[in-house]
Amino acid sequence: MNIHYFATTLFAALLSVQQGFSQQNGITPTGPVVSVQTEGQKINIKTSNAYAEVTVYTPSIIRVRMDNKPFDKDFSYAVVGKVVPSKVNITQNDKEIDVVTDSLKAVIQKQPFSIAFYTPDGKVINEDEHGLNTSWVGTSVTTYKKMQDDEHFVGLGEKTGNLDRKGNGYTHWNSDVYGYSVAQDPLYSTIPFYIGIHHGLNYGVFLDNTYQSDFNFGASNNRFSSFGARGGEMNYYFIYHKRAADIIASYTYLTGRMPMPPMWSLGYQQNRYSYYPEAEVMHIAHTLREKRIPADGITLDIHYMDRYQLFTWNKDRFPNPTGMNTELNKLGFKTTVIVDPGIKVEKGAPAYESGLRDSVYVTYPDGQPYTAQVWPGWCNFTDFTSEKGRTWWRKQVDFFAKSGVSGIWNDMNEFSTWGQKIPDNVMFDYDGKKTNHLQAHNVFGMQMVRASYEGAKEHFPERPFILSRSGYAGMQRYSAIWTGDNRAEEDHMLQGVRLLTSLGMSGVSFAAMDIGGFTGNPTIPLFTRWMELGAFIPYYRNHTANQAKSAEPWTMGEDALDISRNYISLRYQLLPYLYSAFYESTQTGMPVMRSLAIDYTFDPKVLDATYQNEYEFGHAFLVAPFESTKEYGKVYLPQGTWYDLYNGSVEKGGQEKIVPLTLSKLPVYVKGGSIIPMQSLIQTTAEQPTDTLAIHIYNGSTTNSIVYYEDDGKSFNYQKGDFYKRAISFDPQKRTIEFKAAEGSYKSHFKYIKLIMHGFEGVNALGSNKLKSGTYAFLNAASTDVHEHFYNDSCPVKYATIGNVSGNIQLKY
Ligand code: NBV
Repeated sequence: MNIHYFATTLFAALLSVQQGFSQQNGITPTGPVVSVQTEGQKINIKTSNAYAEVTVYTPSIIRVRMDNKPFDKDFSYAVVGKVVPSKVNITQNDKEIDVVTDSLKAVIQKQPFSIAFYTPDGKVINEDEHGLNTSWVGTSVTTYKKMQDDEHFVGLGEKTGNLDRKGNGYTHWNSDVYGYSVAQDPLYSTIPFYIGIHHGLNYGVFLDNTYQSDFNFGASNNRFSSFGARGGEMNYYFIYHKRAADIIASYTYLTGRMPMPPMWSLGYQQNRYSYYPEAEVMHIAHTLREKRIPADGITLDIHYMDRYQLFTWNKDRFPNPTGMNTELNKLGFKTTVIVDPGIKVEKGAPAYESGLRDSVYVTYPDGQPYTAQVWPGWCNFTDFTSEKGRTWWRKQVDFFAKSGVSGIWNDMNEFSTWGQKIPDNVMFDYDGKKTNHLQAHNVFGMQMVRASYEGAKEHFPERPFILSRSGYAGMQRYSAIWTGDNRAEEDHMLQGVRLLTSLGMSGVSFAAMDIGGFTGNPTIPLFTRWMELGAFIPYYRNHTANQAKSAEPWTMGEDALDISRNYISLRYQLLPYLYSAFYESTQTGMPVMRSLAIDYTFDPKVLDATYQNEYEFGHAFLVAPFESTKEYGKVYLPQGTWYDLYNGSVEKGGQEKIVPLTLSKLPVYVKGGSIIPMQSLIQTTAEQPTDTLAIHIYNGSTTNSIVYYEDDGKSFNYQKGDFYKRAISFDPQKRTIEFKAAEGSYKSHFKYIKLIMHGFEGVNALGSNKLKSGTYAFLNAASTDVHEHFYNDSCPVKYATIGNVSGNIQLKY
């Protein structure tokens, strides 16, 4: 120990004794630093009342861990990203410890312990609120951050309220909230990650703690924002980048990204609580085909089971499930079935008995299984936080594989029991760290879908689709999510949009809400508007409750049917674009459904409640949802050039506009510079589109580049390089459209690429120095094409057809 270190330590220790930094009114602050020890990128700190660990995780991520007792073994269900060896400079003096990376600087004050984060040029990004910092009240721990001038907050997963969370407080405790209100909190899942915005800066905070957690963004106070949990450690990751998209990329570096979804799961999904018997299911499937409503999925809710017992079929209703699923497959449908965590306690029932034999159920401390009531009656519950429980569940999933099922929908996994009060003393394995319900509750649902996903991966012949109601940070590695039992009301549709964009900002790209509303009956206009919106939602799921009227697209009259069909058809034509957007999610965590706060973070209009429901669908479309009752809507178009999707008219960005609304058209704009790959209309993804990929290019003033991605849509071969991908860019300054050489071993389905140029008046020819003559055609006359519904005759559409050239192509216009 050097003299300096010794002196600092002694001074701090004396100070703590003098100032009595122990409890005050039951509140224990961290107190001053008494010792500091550096271990590579990690600093171990002891304060008078606590232990702290500050780790440079990557140059842009700093992890702060604190406890008022020596740390338990480090463990996380959420974090899979490892510490990245980075250039770090750590120095200290009597007052502070400075940690400098290439991207940010953290300053840890010693008296008392507090931490602040700065940009490399010294601007405060985020700092502990002096006098409050971090403290414990009983087992609860909270960190208080100074509320910066004009600071705003977005994210936090599935949370109701405004896009801008300022002025509100939220709790994470996964709950079954049937027919929840638009202001209700908490809902079904826990994603304790948010983005703070002020002074042209933005940062992310991820609190990784599975106990009930609480966030305050200036609710009932004008001093701080805070985050904390009712037990466990203070354990947060501070992330700083200049762009919100990079913050999301770092957050999903930590918590993982989604795998490629099966292509069929991006098609339209017809659900209801419940379709049965088999004849009814087949009737729905045939009707979708007869009415030319493209669709890929039919979902079976709880009535397919024998008295709601898991891993059974009700043989009266479904005498031959494998046969039925084969028939459905032939018609181009995949079947998804619901599962709940509760296993009926019934002597002789095979699943129940085998779970008992393998001791997979959660128990009370005296070893008796915890028994509570749900659908089947008295149930036991698999401990998904134990490897043993998950292994058992994975085996059971084979039951579905054998029945020809393609998707598993995990419901009630908060987990929910009638009465909803699971005793605190129910015990969980927590992967060997044995704990009680309070710590395990919020992560249970995520571990259930982990087991479902892994089981399906093991047993299903193709890439599975997994859907969950509950979840925790990192759930995107296993499952999609939907926002549970919403209501058939206008404000629910709009609230739903915000739930989904917030989930997107919190790492979960594959998300859905019940189109049409779960409880109650939508008016025809509301249903119609919701169906339009569904075309621009990552998972397109129409679902309704058992007491509600039928809500298939044909039950709402001819107009609703036509409009629904138009939008579902557009969705199918957009699949190449959508699939590429999902690919982006798998690579960077960028959501498919993007709040404008991601791309236009510092534009104050974006956080304004008037415009908070607008979002981008992939990089190209701006969707402006409005209640179906409105005749006019106020739209804000951020900086740039925007095109009306329907008539191609050009709008200047940076303006607020009043637009007339008609029920047949959801306001959608295309960003200038966009590159949108589309295919011919198909009725199911089991059908092949034509061999021409239509790429729409919208003129704009800034360069843009996308990665077009294709694979077989169903296997995991893409993970071994069997994909086709190529960067496509548009440069208005150089007047070029460029296709980089294709990568991967997969052969594109498309033989021809057709360019459709929007807003390029006066351009009549495309030239190329890389193509042999005859492999492409020059632009020809204006015409309409694949989606007549969406482009009227006056839209200047121009073509160039490029053969399937896999090398670099540069086209000049
Ligand atoms: O399984 C029935 C429903 C399901 O349709 C719904 O989507 C879930 O959110 N489930 C809840 C059980 C309870 C419904 C009252």
